[in-house]
Amino acid sequence: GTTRHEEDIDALVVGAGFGGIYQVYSLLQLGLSVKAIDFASDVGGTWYWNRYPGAMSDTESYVYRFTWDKEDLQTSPWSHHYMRQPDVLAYLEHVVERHNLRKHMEFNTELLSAEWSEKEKVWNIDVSTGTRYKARYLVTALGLLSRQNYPDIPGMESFKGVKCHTAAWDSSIELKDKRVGVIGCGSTGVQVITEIAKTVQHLVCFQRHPQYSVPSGDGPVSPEYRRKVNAHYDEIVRQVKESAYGFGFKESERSFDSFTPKEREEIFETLWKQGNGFRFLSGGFCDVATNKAANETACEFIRKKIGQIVKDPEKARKLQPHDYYARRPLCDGGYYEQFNRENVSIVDLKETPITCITANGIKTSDGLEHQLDVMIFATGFDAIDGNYTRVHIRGKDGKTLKDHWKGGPTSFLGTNVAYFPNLFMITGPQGPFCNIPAAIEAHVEFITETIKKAEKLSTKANPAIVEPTEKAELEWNSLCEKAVEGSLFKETASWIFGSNVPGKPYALRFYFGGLKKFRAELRRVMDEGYPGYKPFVSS
Ligand code: NA7
Repeated sequence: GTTRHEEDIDALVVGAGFGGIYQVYSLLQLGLSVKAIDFASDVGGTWYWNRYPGAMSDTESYVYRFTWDKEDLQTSPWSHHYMRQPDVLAYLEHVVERHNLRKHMEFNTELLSAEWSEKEKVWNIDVSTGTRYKARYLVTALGLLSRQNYPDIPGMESFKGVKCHTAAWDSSIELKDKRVGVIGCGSTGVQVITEIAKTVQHLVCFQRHPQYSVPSGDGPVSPEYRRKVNAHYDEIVRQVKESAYGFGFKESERSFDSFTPKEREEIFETLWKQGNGFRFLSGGFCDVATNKAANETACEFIRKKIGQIVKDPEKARKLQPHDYYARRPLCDGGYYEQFNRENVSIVDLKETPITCITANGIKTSDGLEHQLDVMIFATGFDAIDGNYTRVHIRGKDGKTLKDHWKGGPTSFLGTNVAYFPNLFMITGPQGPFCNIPAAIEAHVEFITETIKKAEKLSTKANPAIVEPTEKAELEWNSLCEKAVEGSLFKETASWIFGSNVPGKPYALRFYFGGLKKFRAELRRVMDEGYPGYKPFVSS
């Protein structure tokens, strides 16, 4: 440090995706001096990095956007029920231009460390360009999924072909007529496989756990459809905020047991035809994620569909999952259909695990060497806290976030952390499990109102400090535990609980009480004068 150029600002926002963009906009409205930094060379966050073929949103377009700019909501174009990565990126760039936010953003700028100074009551934030920001408020908009997860397979470095993680996709990679291997079949793997199957010479899908996926129901949007959405946007936005998942459809309040077997079958069939993973999970019955019989019926239904779609019984068998339908629900634009192509094969890694990567491809335990030109890692992320613990963030008493989260990440309201004054996380650990832009809006609006209140109470000599109590953090953790009680999600290994990364503590990384209740909690805290926080100013 001593050579660093220092810059005083009110607030530093880390990240320029959905969260960072709205946060910069909102803090500027308060009249604060704000800067956002991003490691990427432009805006977009998740949508900047994930440029792999087939990358798209699986929330429907009309609710995969900001709702605070009403005019833009009416006029911003979307041509299909789901937006592809270039469309989402173009939308975010458009919002940044429209509101003149770019001049408050620094790209190619990595956060190196952030340390709270108890003496100065500021965050000292060092970034890769050599600047030290001194900011009273530090807002992290790091997203949920940014730190890539690579499997630890012997021989990784010996592969002579091209290898790439989907979240670091290099657009110059040629796939046409190539022999391609895809490792992983989560949301990402399913999208990549569906997209590239038709163009590659040969595609080998390396699958450890098959997943349940339903049709997305994608297709072009007619002008009438768009007009109807526009005419009802206020209601739509209200409904999203009052739903559990925020996906723009009404979740069922009826239990599985209240229907006859014939009715259940018809409901699943209707949901299958309508499309969307979250709708399939929650649009027909309120208890597919909690009632084992309901869950098994959903599983059986999807297995039957896979069996009907996939002609080769051996491939179908490998693609049919047998665990709970309780990971993040997936949907696709014809995933299972791709396995009817002769050039697409599937390797079940539970039957024949990967033994090593060689110069020419991937070797499995049956002695086969799968010859590949390109190896695609659709192996997911060190999700949520993984984005935070890779940087040095130090709060009070020398505590780092890494120390604080040793046993698993905790927070108050998914936003604040005890010992980390004036640190605000957008979609931090134990925030709501729902449509992400909707979760982001809830968080940003809470953070903005809280900072506004802190600003009112601040004087130069005695600046306001926003810090939750340890007790509040523990109570929020208990509330999160209560909200997930009885859920089969808890019993199913996935990134949602950290079980996808070896050595990562199994922990509750989401609030499963739904967006509506989450928003109500935030509202209550604001209305009741911030119970769970220390007084903003010391007397
Ligand atoms: P996911 O959902 O974490 O999926 C990662 C996939 O990679 C999954 O199929 C994993 O199998 C597989 N994987 C991970 N490590 C290995 C190793 N070592 N060997 C073989 N296979 C492996 O990540 P996505 O990027 O697809 O999706 C993340 C989120 O992005 C998604 O939920 C949406 O919210 C958007 P496993 O199931 O662990 O056996």
